[in-house]
Amino acid sequence: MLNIVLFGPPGAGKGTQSDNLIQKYNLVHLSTGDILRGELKSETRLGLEAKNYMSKGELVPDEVVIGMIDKKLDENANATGFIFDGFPRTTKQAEALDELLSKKNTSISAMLALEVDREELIKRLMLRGKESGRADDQDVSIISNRIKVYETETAPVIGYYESQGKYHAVDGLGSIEDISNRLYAVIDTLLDK
Ligand code: B4P
Repeated sequence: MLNIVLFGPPGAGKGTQSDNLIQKYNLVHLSTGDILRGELKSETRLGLEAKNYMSKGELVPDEVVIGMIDKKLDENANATGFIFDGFPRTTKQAEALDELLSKKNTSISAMLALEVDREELIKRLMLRGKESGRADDQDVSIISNRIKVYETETAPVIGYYESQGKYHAVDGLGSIEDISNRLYAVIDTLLDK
């Protein structure tokens, strides 16, 4: 199985690049952000709970997102691989993901981390806020908090995968196509091994 963690700060292009990767490698896309927004739209209990965190740019509690991923893995038992987009976002989530996958006799193949500077992140997110109406993309102070939360709570996840020899940094600046090609190059090298 090919199981990729697509990593990066908010606005790095995780969702955008996932769309290309799932097609090229026939993978199932699991985006915790998309799942949470779906719950919010349907006004489920989980969605209403998550709203309190997402609207401030804070992380939703680990137990909630780990449970969501557990359920999605079960629902996709025949998948040939997964892209984990926006998950794990804490070391606790990374440990939980390893446990869930090992129960299914599989593991993470690689973490691909998109690197984009802060100025570009804010520019991209504000633009998306205008175009999509997404509430957490419309306010600079919420965006800044998401970047701060990324730096303090999420960036340490890099060390978790680095110690397993699975971390690959990828330049996230440039055209969407160029960035996809950089990601394909890393994955194809892994597949050739
Ligand atoms: P996410 O949905 O994961 O949101 P995100 O970090 O903003 O990334 P996204 O994938 O949507 O954006 P992308 O970089 O593709 O999370 C939202 C919230 O949900 C979090 O703040 C948190 O509250 C909660 N949450 C989610 N997962 C969680 C977890 N595991 N634990 C706890 N809480 C969790 O793209 C951004 C924009 O850039 C797009 O408009 C795109 O068109 C543009 N773009 C992409 N590539 C570009 C390029 N090369 N050039 C120019 N623009 C580009």
